[in-house]
Amino acid sequence: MIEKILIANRGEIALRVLRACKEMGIKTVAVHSEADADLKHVLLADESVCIGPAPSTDSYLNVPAIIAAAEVTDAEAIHPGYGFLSENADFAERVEESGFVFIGPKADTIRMMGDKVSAIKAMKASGVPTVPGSGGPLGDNDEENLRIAREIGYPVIIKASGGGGGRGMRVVHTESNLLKSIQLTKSEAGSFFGNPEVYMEKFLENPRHVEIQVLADGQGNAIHLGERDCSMQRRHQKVVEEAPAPGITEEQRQRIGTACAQACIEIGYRGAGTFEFLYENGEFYFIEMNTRLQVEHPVTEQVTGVDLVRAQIEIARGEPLKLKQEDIKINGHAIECRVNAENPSRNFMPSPGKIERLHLPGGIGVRWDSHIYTGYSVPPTYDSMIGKLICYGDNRDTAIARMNGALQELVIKGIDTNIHLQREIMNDPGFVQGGANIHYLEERLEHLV
Ligand code: MV4
Repeated sequence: MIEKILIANRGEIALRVLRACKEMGIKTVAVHSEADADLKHVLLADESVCIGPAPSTDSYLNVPAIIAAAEVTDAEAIHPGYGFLSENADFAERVEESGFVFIGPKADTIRMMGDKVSAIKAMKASGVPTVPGSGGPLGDNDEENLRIAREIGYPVIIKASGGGGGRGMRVVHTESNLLKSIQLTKSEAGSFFGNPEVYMEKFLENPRHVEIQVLADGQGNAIHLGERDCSMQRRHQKVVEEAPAPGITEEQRQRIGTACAQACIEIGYRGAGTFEFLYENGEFYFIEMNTRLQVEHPVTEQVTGVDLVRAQIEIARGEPLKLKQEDIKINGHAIECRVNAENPSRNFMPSPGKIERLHLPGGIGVRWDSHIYTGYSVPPTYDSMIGKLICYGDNRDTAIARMNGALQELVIKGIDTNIHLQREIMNDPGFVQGGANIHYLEERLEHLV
């Protein structure tokens, strides 16, 4: 049994986890930095512990302080949220060694997925389609590396095995640049990630980012909950996400989703997870797996009716999955707009400060996941995302129409936000049509702001 959960995170996701705990009758412990004593979830939690000064390295990444907080409050489990320690295998290991339940996969699974070469190898072996590539780390043999690239065909991309999320990559368009690009990426990878290993893939020029949500109980049961399209991004930061992905057929969904669920069973996956794919010309290509709950999980919740945080906690309690694949039906359409404290007209400069006035949207199909309130001061120390507006409808057009209305109702005064940009996106012909690729927003931004 789990009767008390420590929430090792902040902001909207800490509040999201707290809400699930309350609904399930589970007590909560909030841990927070000195800058975060007045976070909404801290005020609502049964207990709270200050774990250190504002900088994340001293607080939300401070493993001994978090474990000590779990010990003094007698929490039984730790929910890591996203970011911070959520995909840190050593943290998951320390949590379990200290006798607490880590709400997430086993440490070894996190470690395997953190190493992109081993993740791709495991997925390929389980029948998940991958990008044509080296299939393993590149060695020091120049002739061999030239041969691999020639076989794949240019352009190719060199990626750090310890990278991910857009860090440690280099595109190579011609053979004359290959060897020095490999050397450069290796040496950067060595200093950034402490692991010089790199691998090579075919560079897909105009893909979409489509990801599959899974749940697995680590007891031989796994299901998929369909896909999300996260192609609307700037500098590897997602801006708008939606479910389902425009144009994906039910047959495609079941085919790729079944492959992901099967892979979960084969590797003994436990918890919620996301398979990231590039999608181009009707084909899926696996690139990475995220072993955590994601920011954009609400769009999947809206179209499936499944509470993903509740499911994570049930799995952590050791319960077998109660949902079967045939229970999962994709109904309607959901869109999420990330609301950031930033100024899109000033190169997206962060805009911390006090929220002087707040009017929240409402009505049918409108969900607001956020910790902000009137009088709350957005600290300069952390990520600039201050809320997520999620709109649902029977179909995509209705979801967009509701998002448009909700964005017009949403008023946040005292700081700059990207609300106006989100309204422009909701009225952009390329977005409205659906199926834009990962470069679309950055290209449009050159004209929009
Ligand atoms: C790629 C790619 C094209 N071809 N791999 C960037 C983030 C990391 N998760 C993987 N990334 C990419 N890998 C191949 N073989 C293009 C990207 C990419 C990207 C991917 C998803 C979402 C946004 C992106 C923006 C730029 C590049």
